[in-house]
Amino acid sequence: MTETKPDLPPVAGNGLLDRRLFLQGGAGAGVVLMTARASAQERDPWMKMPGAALSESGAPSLFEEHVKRVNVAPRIGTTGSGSSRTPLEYLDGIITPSRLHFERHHSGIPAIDPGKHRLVIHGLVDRALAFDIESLARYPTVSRIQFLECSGNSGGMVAAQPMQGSASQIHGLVSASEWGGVSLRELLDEAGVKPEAKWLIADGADAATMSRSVPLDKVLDDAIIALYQNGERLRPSNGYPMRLFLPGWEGNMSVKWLRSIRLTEGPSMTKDETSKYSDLADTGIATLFSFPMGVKSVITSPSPGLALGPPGLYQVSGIAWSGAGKIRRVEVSADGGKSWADAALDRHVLPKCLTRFRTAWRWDGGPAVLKSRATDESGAVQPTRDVVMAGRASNSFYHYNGIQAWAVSEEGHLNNVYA
Ligand SMILES: Nc1nc2c(c(=O)[nH]1)N[C@H]1C(S)=C(S)[C@@H](COP(=O)(O)O)O[C@H]1N2
Ligand SMILES: [Mo]
Repeated sequence: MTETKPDLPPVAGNGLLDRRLFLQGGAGAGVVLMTARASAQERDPWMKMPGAALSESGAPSLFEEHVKRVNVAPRIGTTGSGSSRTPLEYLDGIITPSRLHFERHHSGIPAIDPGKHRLVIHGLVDRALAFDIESLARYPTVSRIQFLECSGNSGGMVAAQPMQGSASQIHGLVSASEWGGVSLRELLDEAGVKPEAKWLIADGADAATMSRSVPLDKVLDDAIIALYQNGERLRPSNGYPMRLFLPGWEGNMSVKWLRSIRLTEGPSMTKDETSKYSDLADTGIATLFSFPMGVKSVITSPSPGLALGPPGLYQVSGIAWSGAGKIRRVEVSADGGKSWADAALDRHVLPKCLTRFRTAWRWDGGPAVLKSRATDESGAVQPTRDVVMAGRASNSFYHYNGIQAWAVSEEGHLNNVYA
């Protein structure tokens, strides 16, 4: 990278520069033209004949084929069970393209014919109701631009030795979309919720019959039955034709292929909320129901697999999010956390959504440890790994939100380290 702003003073150790470099725009990385005029540029082959034909559906450039979900190889059990991850390190901005949204299925993707699918609302209601996709589509669509994160995301970070892999392999069970759908509150009003109903249980139409209990307060606050993802109907992998979407809460509760909502007095203690998604302490006692996802961030560029070039000026960029609301602040360190500097937050800081941060770093070619630390609007600060691990059982891996450290070697390679 070229060095055009040598007068910008470092604001923290090991070369972190003022974030205003990016607020004002321009990193000065353009190649200085040797020829006097740009018009002297030669015409490339693709300018000498007409390009490709129109098509009914777009696809990424052939030169972007490496940008794909990772970990798609089937695990033990049925081929559709497991998870694939969003390639975080190749994306920018805050929206995950639908084709790259992470997937987590407990028994594969059901092939649902929307004409035959019904959502039933029953239990402690005045009148049970059934909805098909047509009847739901008649309600006004509400939009939620929000993240979805599996509570097993980053679970590899509890291992005694740091696992080596890309940002997506370690943290790629998080994505963000514009989810469009119907306010569940509105449907419940129609059904008439009985006063003794305080929870509901949501069931999916997959072979695993994913079932989760949800407190009614959350549902009345901001739950939707999502029909749309980034403007188009949901992808089959993300719940087609309809899913529950619970902003900011652990992904498991956003039941896909939703077929039943039953109002209940209390939680139903299903297999999916007792055998899994609970946090085991080293006392042997498990905490059930850790619903909102904690404040978290990760630097996606540079990160393992995206090596640095020669020493010089770099953009450090990543994502931050919190189930409690908006991200208020992200700090970045290049010296392993000895000193920190504020990163710039991109314009779109939305509640319970990914927030993009970036800052400028002048790498001197020596070893460095990059870290990011997010703070949300509730004042919660992303904890260190030590704090997250304190009191955990050794096999307890859900809800990990510790600060990620990437070590930079003198060759410009990055590695996951506990530092
Ligand atoms: N019916 C059903 N709903 C489900 C699941 C499932 O296997 N079946 N997986 C859950 C889990 S663990 C997560 S993290 C999210 C993942 O949503 P996504 O595949 O759209 O990313 O869906 C949840 N909803
Ligand atoms: Mo999950």
